[in-house]
Amino acid sequence: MEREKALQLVKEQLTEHRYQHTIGVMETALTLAKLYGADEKKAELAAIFHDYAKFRPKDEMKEIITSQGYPQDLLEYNAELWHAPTGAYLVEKEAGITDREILDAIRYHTSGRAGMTLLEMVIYLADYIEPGRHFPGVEEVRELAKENLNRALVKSVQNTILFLLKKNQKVYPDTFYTYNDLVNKLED
Ligand code: DGI
Ligand code: FE
Ligand code: FE
Repeated sequence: MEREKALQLVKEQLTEHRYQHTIGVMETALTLAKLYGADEKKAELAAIFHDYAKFRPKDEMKEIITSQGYPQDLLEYNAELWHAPTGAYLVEKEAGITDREILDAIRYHTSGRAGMTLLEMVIYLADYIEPGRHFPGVEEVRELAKENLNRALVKSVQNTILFLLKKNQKVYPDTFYTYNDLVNKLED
């Protein structure tokens, strides 16, 4: 699918603010894909569609998770996690994207998972560091992202876990598995 067509489909689903975030993720994902040798076309499409389900009603997301074979434990954690797997489902159903790697990059963009693909890492990190993000520590991750994909990801997952702990929020197990797996792969 062409970029313009994908952007048009996603624009209808998002607020203007979230659409601008999406453009930032797309540009950052393309930069990272070039730098680390990921498929640029897939990175572009995964980035454009990554937050496709962000504004779907909770009941609809719940129904998709229940009926489409996604892990049921998601429903016991923050609803912020739900738009990632339901996004993968809806992007296939409504936008006709069938590429498994693109769909998995959307599916795992919030929690990550153990054994992330290069494309999944690019999308996760681009979502974290796109120019519209302003949270504490993001600048450090932006610098790391220019040098070492793995170290940048470790830092971003650490920051996310700390952020959740400080807010007394539960951490979804895949987020810990992502962290442990990336630490295992760190080179000194
Ligand atoms: O959709 P975005 O805002 O662009 O970013 P995202 O898909 O990474 O979602 C971020 C939100 O998800 C943020 O509010 C923190 C939350 N989140 C991320 N990982 C976890 C989580 N919430 C819980 N409860 N557990 C997690 O592991
Ligand atoms: Fe998201
Ligand atoms: Fe996002």
